[in-house]
Order: sequence, then structure tokens, then C-alpha cells
Amino acid sequence: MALSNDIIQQLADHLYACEANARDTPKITDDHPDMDWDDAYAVQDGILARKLKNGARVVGYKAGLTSHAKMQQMGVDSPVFGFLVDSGSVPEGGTVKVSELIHPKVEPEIAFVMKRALKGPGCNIADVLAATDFVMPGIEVIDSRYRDFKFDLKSVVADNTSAARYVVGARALRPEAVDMRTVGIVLEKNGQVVALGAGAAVLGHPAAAMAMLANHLGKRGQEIPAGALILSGGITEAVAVQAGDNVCLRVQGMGSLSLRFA
Ligand code: OOG
Ligand code: MG
Repeated sequence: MALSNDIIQQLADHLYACEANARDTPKITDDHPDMDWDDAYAVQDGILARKLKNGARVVGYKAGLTSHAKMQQMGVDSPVFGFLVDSGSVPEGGTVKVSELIHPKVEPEIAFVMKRALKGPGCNIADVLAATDFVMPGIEVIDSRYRDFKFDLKSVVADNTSAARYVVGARALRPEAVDMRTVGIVLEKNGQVVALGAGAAVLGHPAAAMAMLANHLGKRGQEIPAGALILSGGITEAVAVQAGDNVCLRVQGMGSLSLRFA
């Protein structure tokens, strides 16, 4: 750790307040250029502690920056991991209030629900599939607290990887019932196709992102618990949305899922 606990708590307070008040901030490494990975995850943990104190419940995790399209869009070169809380969940066909957010974008993802705990190190795709209960389409609404979505990897980790809202649903399938590499996805905004791709865009196989997450948590003495919901990462680049937009994700063989912005 390069930063003192005081600074870490201050940064957690700051990012927590930015999220609560839908206010942006310059990236935190501008003032703390020596922040290391442990510091960044400690700030993220600090945000989680504040949410739990205010009554939130953890429902799972997310992987981010797992596709080349996303890495290229954000100018970074490796995945990051964050947590999901119940308060971010939006029902299928539900409405997201943009006034509660800074500059939301949507991402098409494959969501996993675990039937058994998964603990790294050493997890691979086969381990992930064996521990998965089912998979289903998911739309993540990200909302970086950083001005103009400009950040480096450590700043985005501290900011819980831009997590804001998510919706999952449509058709849930057993993991062996779908080839997650070739499964096609189409993202529409207001009836127009805005992004399309296949599952393999995520590290060759979305379950590879899950294995990386389990191995990452394992290093910190944690695991993906049974019953957890995980978003495996955007398959395409993220698409900006505004009030009035209607977003629909169609996933081959898994139905469609929609979300409105007001
Ligand atoms: C970081 C979060 C990226 C994904 O699925 O790639 C993410 C960001 O781009 O703000 O959630
Ligand atoms: Mg995402």
C-alpha cells in the first residue's frame, strides 16, 4: 500500500458522495499518482462498506474491460473487477432515471448465476461452467464518476469499475445449452442497431472472465459464493444513453431484454 488509511477513507468518501449526488470528479490518481493496486481495491472496499452501512446488500460481482472493443474504447489493457449491490438492480423493462446518474452508457453482457462457490487460484473455463447454475442476457448501465469517462485502471477500480445499474433476465439457460463463444448479440437503441457481436469478444469465452474474477478474489482470500450474480463484461463498446432512450438487447436463443431511460 502506498497511501495511508486516512487518504483511502477520504477517497472512498469522495467517490461515494460523487455517486450519491451524481457529480463528477477528476480521476483520483491526478492527486495521488503513487496509488497502487491494493490502495485502489481498498478504496473500492471502502465504498462497499459505506453502502452496506446504508442498507445495501451485495448480490455479486462484475468483470469489466474484458473485451478488446472496451479496452480500446477506454484506452486500457487489462480487466478490472467490482461488486454489484441490490440497489443497482432494475427490473426487466424497467426505467432508469438519468437525473440520478452523471453520463450513463449501456453495455451488452452475459450474466452468470452460480450454483456452487468458485474459489481461485487455478480456476479455468471448465471449473466455471461446472459451478454455474445458469446464464442469461444482461444490460449493464455504467456511469464513471470521472469527468468525461477519463480514467486509468487504478482510478476505475477505486470507483467500483463504474458500476451503476443493471438488468438481467429474458431466457435463463443451463451453461451447456449455449455456446457462449458463438452466441450472437444485437444491441438496439430506439429501434436502431447500435452494436453487435458474439460472446467470444470477451476474452475468447465469457467464462474466461469469470475464471479471472475467481482467481482475482482468491488472491484476496475471497470467493464467488453460490447464488451470486456476475456480469462477465461488455461484449461491445459501451453506448451513451439519455432521457427518452429505449434500449433493447437481443441474444441468440436467449430472448431479449429492455430498459428505458427517463
Ligand atoms: C469501466 C467498466 C467497464 C465492462 O463491462 O467492460 C465494464 C468503464 O468502462 O467505465 O463494466
Ligand atoms: Mg460492464
